[in-house]
Amino acid sequence: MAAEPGASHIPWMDQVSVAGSTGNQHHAEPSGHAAPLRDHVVREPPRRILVADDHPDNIQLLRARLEARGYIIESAVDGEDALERIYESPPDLILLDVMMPKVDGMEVLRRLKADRTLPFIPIILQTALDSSEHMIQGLDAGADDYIAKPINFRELEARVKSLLRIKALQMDLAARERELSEANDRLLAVSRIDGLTGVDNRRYLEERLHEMWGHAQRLHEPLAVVMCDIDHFKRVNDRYGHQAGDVVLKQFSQLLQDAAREIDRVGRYGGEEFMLLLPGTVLDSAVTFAERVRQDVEHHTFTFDDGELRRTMSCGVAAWPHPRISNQDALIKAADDALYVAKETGRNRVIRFDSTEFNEHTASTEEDDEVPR
Ligand code: GH3
Ligand code: MG
Ligand code: MG
Repeated sequence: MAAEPGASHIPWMDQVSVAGSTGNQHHAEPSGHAAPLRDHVVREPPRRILVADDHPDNIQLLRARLEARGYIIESAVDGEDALERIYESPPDLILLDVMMPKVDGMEVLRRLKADRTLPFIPIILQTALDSSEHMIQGLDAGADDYIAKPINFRELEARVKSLLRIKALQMDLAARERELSEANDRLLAVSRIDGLTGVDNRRYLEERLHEMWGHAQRLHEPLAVVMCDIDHFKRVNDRYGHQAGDVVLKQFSQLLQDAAREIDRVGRYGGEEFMLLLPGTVLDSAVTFAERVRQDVEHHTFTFDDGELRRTMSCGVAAWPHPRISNQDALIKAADDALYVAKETGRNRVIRFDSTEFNEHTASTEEDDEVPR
């Protein structure tokens, strides 16, 4: 392996620099550990423990012992006081006395463990030595551990340490879960978007159509599809280059998005072909809409690095309900057929599925197809 610039020739120096701030991670893991060495050097902030006990002497004693071990001790003299403090600033662990005035320890325990808005706070119940009933009830109510009074401090210390370790693991796990779920969300968004234009990709568009189709059927609401295709787009690439073509595609999809309503979906169906889904829209309105967008495109000047150009588009429009459209594939095909007719009959046009022109043109091409060769 080639030495990195500035790397030391003294073997242990590499590790020292890793543990410091140079971030040279390639030499960092001596035995395949995932975490860089410097993680071990970072000091944890002192842990905050809330001691809830109605006997000031008990608090005093616990404070002295635990502070000597580096913990920060906060105290509450009854259950109500404890709850207030916990909600103000959740501690890392709670040492909870069962017998307290106002709200007793058992009730505090129940409320805290039932509250899902709180982070995980380990709770150690302090019970009287002769009260195994309290201990059982406490564990049932969700206490993480218990300690009998009079307290054996070495035992308490061991239990505190172990629960804080569990809490740290738990927090770590929760953070990883959050990261994973955020990464998942990002991945999901990327999987739905067309990389070049930022509109829906074909797969997602078809999923949306599936959903809209079902909705339209259930509520008997109309649903329109507009298929748009840039006219002679290949010439843009041929004359100005592929990058200029990309810029035109981006600006074109922006024009479509600007024209669409919030509830509509705009997506790239393929190359320079885009599809719009217009829920709650009848055929007439969809044609009017498509005609407006056609004009927007016709009057738009596409600009790119080395110049500017004008382009037109052709559209095919179809909508449900219609006797010839019985499923979502038929709806797409109807819009696609209409787009084909728009191309065939001169481009820069909007053709409505099932219009006289559409039917005549379709019939004449069908006749052509039937001519024996
Ligand atoms: P028509 O009016 O019949 O639609 O003609 P056209 O030239 O627009 O259609 P044709 O299907 O012949 O050509 C489409 C072109 O679109 C060819 C293809 O290279 C180009 N294209 C497809 N995807 C992209 C893309 O992502 N970027 C660029 N720059 N060009 C693309
Ligand atoms: Mg085209
Ligand atoms: Mg095309």
